[in-house]
Amino acid sequence: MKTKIQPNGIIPWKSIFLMYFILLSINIKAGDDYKLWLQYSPVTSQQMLGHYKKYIHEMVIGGDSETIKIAEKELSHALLKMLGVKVPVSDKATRENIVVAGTPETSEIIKNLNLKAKLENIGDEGYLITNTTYSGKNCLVIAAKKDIGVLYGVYHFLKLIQTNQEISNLNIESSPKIKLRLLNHWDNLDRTVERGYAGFSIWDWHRLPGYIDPRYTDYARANASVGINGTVVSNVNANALILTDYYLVKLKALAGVFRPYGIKVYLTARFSAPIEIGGLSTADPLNEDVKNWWKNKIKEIYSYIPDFGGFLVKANSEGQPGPQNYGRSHADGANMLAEALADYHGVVMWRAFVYDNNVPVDRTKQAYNEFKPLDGKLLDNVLVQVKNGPLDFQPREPFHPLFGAMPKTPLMMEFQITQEYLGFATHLVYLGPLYEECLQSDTYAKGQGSTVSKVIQGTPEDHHLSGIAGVANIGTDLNWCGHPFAQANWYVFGRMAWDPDITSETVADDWIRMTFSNDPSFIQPVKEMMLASREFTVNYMTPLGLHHIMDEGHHHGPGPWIDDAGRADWTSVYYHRADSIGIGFDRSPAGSNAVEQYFSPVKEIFGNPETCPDEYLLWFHRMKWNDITRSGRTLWDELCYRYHAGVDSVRQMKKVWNALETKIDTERFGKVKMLLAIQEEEAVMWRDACLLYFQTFSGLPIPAGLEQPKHPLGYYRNMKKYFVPGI
Ligand code: BDP
Repeated sequence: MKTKIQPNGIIPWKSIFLMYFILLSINIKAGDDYKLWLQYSPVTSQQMLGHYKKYIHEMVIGGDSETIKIAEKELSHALLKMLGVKVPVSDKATRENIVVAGTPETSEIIKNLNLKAKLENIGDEGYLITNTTYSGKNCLVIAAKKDIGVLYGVYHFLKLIQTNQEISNLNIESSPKIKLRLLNHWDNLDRTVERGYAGFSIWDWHRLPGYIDPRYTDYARANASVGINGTVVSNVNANALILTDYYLVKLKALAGVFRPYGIKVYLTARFSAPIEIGGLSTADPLNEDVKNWWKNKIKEIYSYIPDFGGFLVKANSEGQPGPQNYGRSHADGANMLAEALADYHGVVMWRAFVYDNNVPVDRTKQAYNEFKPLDGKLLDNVLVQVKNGPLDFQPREPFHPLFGAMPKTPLMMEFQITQEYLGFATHLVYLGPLYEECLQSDTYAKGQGSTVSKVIQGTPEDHHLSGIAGVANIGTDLNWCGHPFAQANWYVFGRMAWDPDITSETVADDWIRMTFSNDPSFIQPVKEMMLASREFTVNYMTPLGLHHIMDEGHHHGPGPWIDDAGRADWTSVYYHRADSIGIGFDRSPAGSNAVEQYFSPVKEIFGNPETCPDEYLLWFHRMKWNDITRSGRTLWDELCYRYHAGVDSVRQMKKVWNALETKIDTERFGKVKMLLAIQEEEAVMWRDACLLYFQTFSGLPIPAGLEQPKHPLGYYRNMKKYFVPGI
């Protein structure tokens, strides 16, 4: 926009005002990245600004609970920032166009508006946003049954303004489709974060409970804005000390900060805690002393935190103790804890990510084999928490066959938000498409349309519990998540936890607008880049269904050559099985027959290389180097082509991003630019290391016309990496 001085010499103040607004929104100050998607940037479209000002003259907010006070503060603060005016708050409607928020109990207006029937349809956390009239005045109503619904409704309403939508004809009804929407923090008590790439743990245990870091409030606020209602604050590789009174007083302080935001706290329970902190000689779940110890411990926890959510348990997996140490089953262990928690309405989230002490024929079959027989044997307040895929958060996995296979048990989804296997906090990878791909997969458990999303909602069986967890990517970094775009992964997890059927595209659109800009010339290219970014990463890391070929331990970079890692199923060679004939893990009926764990027709589709989607080809099949793939290329050429396409796409992302320099603030622009340069280097490293290594088996050349590796294989194999974060 040009600001012309008019011929009569008068400065066009309107334009100057507009320029000021645009500059305000573009020149985000250092540290504003901290505000995540709650930037509340000034509305730059004059038309929309006029529209909002027309409909928002006054706010009438019912109630005085902590939650309602937060809602009111959020509205006042956000509207001032976005509209540039202080909207008065009053007890009664005194002006023409009012925003009313509350419940029928707290708001006279809402009570009189007769929304009862409509409110009946929404759950305790849901809300309505609708335009109506009251005593001849235009009213924009945000109504809910409970205060927390009002707060969620307020965030939704503000999102409408943040994303520049009209607010004059609203008829929104929203309630979460999943009950427990949790972050799982893999945070240790010494503040290191397992698989954390954004600094240290935000829980300052040492200075709690006396010092309440303002970050706790900001964390709760960000979570509430997307509807996350619980947090497991401790690592699944648990330390029993978190269960001692030394830590419980600290946890109580955190719970106090989170409560008004609708967030409950949960803990991980180390199965051997009765021995480690209880002085018992056993942790056998059928032993009376052990049972009593947990009963008393749980009573103690509730004396500190009356609305404590419950326990998340990793047992008999990767060295963690569990009921199997005593010859008992996972059900024995889970039920023992569940019984003690039931009196307080607490839940047990028992993880299905299990490892046998003996290396199985096919590790991906193990969770199903161990848990399916337990269906129907678990108490009412037990959920089984299942990772999205049967192995371990790889860039691409088919959906976990347990989804749909345990109809009598509420199955909880576990996604990873932190990018352990997808480039840490260095690579720009939007995880929305990964989550969506899994949630929309059809299990066929009850015929066509039995999507994973439906299974975890518990709809087919009408389970009273349902849940979804995301392994957090949050740390002490100024911008919380390390990469500016990693914030989108926290955001999309929350949005999909609320509505697992929302598309990753809708969420990306909202996120870009709320975080960066409403300028279509910025939104379009950035959205395209985000939506494709996960596929780019699959291509340069693990194309065609390859999996678990990362470097050992820290998991940074490629390591397809890893053949000695303590146990066979921690190596790469166990998974890719490359030799002079071909590559891939045969999970068809002729191989490990892992496909049998899926329902028909999925098992047949996956089980036959002719019908198996390319995405899962080498996951389910062993192919010969010269086999012809769907593209018409040989398998070897296709592998080369995909690895190269992955790198080329990152180069393309760099170009797209560089062209957007003038559209956003210099700080975030510069940060993403530098990170994309590292991503390119690491993508090249993945491509060349993997192709050179696999070439030692195929003996075939990288097709002419494709960029040839600059270094020999030894260069990659001998690369030194010190102090990689996250371990
Ligand atoms: C693996 C991580 C490991 C976790 C484990 C789990 O590498 O750090 O402890 O998952 O989910 O992916 O328990």
